[in-house]
Amino acid sequence: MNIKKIIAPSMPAAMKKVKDELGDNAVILNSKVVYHGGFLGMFRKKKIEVIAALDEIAVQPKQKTKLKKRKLPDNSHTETIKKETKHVESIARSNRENRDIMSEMAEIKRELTSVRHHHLNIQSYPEYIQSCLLQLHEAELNEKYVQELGDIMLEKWRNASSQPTKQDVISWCNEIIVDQLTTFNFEGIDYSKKYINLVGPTGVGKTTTIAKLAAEAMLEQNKRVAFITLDTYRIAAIEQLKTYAQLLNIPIEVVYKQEDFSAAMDKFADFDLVLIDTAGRNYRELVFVDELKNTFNEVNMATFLVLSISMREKDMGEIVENFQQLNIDQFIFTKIDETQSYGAMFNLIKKYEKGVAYITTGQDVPDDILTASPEIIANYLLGDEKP
Ligand SMILES: Nc1nc2c(ncn2[C@@H]2O[C@H](COP(=O)(O)OP(=O)(O)O)[C@@H](O)[C@H]2O)c(=O)[nH]1
Ligand SMILES: [Mg+2]
Repeated sequence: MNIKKIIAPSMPAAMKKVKDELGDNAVILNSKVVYHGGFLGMFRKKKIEVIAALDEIAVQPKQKTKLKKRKLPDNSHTETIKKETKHVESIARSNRENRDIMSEMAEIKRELTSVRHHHLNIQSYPEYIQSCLLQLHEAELNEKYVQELGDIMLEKWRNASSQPTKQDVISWCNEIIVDQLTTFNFEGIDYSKKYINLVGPTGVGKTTTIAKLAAEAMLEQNKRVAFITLDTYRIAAIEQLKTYAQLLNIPIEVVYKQEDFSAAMDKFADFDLVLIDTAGRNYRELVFVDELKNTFNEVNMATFLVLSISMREKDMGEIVENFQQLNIDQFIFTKIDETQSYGAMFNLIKKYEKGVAYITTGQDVPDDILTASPEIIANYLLGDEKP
């Protein structure tokens, strides 16, 4: 730091001197009035003493600051542009990443679809046939059947007199499915058999379905209907059927042993329809039911195996195997409202060569039930139009 003491006769003169000696950037550190000269305290002259300094180091930063200041607008503009650019770049990058993720997801989806359908040998089929077959496969129709339907459709395609439309292909598919199912029994209760026995695992909807069937027979067909329950395992199960019996004003007999059954038969001698509810939880009960079937005029009893379509097909298959010994006449498929895997119905019908009596579509008694038909199953399989 360059410090100078300047003595001048007046303040303006002192300032001028400071400026001359130290330049424009000098700073005044101190100023005071001093007296110079004279003799024995007399004749002294009043002067101004100024301590001024020039801090070169300080000047440098000052200049720098100035420079900086001058540059600041440019700089901040640049900074802003840089920031904006970074922001835009990051948006672009995240957009790009999003696009990349989206296209990766699409790719994964394609791969999953092709993995899911990889067993299907349908790549050479016309597109409309392929999309119809993929839909059936999505509904979990067995690959063997998908392929079979595809081959029949291809044959039709080749023999078509004009270019088939997508709708043509869907109609063919519908017809072929119906055609393949009509060989099985899709009759519901026709009153040729008085005793209708519902079997199946707990919770599939046997009791609820019995209530629906009873309401239909009574209210729509004016039949005399009675209930027998063999589901004596839980009080609640008996109560459940008793509640429906009360609601519909239907008599009910609880059967614990074969004699009880004979008694119930006598009691319901004049009735048109006797619906039998079972627990289906133990083998002995099933054997008992089977014995009943043999003992009491087989022609007069039909046994329906109730299966919830919301179950895994493998599990349904095991249940069918377990109940096979009962001479199942037909299936009842329940809880179709809880699944999209309609293909299981077709698979089970074909595999076990049994038709379907009813399909239930919800918990509401008596409304949520349909008499099954090949057309209804084909409609479920082919999507859009649910019966
Ligand atoms: N979503 C749906 N639920 C059903 C259907 N049928 C029965 N359920 C329900 O399944 C449960 C078990 O029914 P239940 O008749 O007691 O079965 P069970 O043990 O075989 O006699 C009940 O909550 C019913 O309301 C159906 O078609 N769809
Ligand atoms: Mg029950």
